[in-house]
Amino acid sequence: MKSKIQALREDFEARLAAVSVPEALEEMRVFFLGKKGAVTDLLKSLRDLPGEERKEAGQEINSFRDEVEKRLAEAGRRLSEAALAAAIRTAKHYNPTLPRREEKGSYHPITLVQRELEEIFTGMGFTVEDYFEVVNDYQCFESLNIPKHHPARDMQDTYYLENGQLLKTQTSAAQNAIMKKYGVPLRAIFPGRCFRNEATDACHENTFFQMEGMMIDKNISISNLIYFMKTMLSEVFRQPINVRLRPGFFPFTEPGFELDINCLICGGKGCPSCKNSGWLELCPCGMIHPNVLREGGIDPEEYTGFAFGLGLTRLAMMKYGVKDIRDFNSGDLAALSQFVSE
Ligand code: FA5
Repeated sequence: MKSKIQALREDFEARLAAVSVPEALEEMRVFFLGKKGAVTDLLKSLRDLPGEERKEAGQEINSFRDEVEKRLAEAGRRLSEAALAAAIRTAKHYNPTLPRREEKGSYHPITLVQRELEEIFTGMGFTVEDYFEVVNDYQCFESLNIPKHHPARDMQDTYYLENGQLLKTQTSAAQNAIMKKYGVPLRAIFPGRCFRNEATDACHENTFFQMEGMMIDKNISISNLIYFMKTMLSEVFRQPINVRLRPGFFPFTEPGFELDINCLICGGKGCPSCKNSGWLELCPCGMIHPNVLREGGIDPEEYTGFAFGLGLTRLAMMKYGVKDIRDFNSGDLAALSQFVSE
């Protein structure tokens, strides 16, 4: 019996040394430990041995079986580690031996257009402000003359958090805080990311950027508003743009306007990017409602002001000829890295 066990040990060592794939290990397991395997055969033949010899041989076979199990498990681990290392070495996108690529990253087109606008507005005496993305009901609605249950809330399908806060639906949410922080006279822009539970299409996203602007001083009128809007558009597009100003309703303006531009994707003929109307809603605006000024600590008898809420993502669409707004959040580097700062 001893010589049989020894022969099996030697066979095991020879086979194990030759194994290079996990399938061969499984074959070995069946050969040695399977129901009809070599170790099982040895155990069965114990019954032919006399008492004392049977006990000793039994112990030796059991310890050989334990060793086979342990060694096969170890070899399995080694093989899968080697397979992983080989996969990493040969992976298409990962080769640590390649020289460093000289390719540089690029700014997202929305960042580019935002920076351009910041430059235009700071050149006209505006400061650039930052504000939270998670805000509360007062900031986003109540301070803007939109009390609870006001139907204007329906226009902005809002993501509420469990703690009662919400994801900013409009950059106007910062108006009140900025009025309180700086007082008058005031010229500020505040770009930011907005969130609405929208059914997305070529010109609607659930996550998009706006850039709010406010100017408050004595004797500010609609003429000032129109002047700043025109200056901004001519600087951004550097080409003649057809603009349309029509009445718009926002509880925080009086009067309020919708400023649309002729769609630059189709030249005004109508396409999916402009919902086939030839016009794109770009920059609603208006004179700040007296209630909003008062809520911000500013006397509406003495001061007036305008505000606008530019659709920054839509502006980037028009500026760069991007037909579908969803491309901006696609993460497609080939598409996004083609934009360069002028
Ligand atoms: C507002 O959000 C107002 N706060 C704007 C405002 C500010 C008016 C100050 C008056 C004074 P509106 O919901 O229309 O308004 O959005 C403003 C702009 O954001 C739109 O014209 C559009 O360009 C852009 N916008 C709105 N919803 C989306 C969306 N789902 N995807 C992409 N852009 C959007």
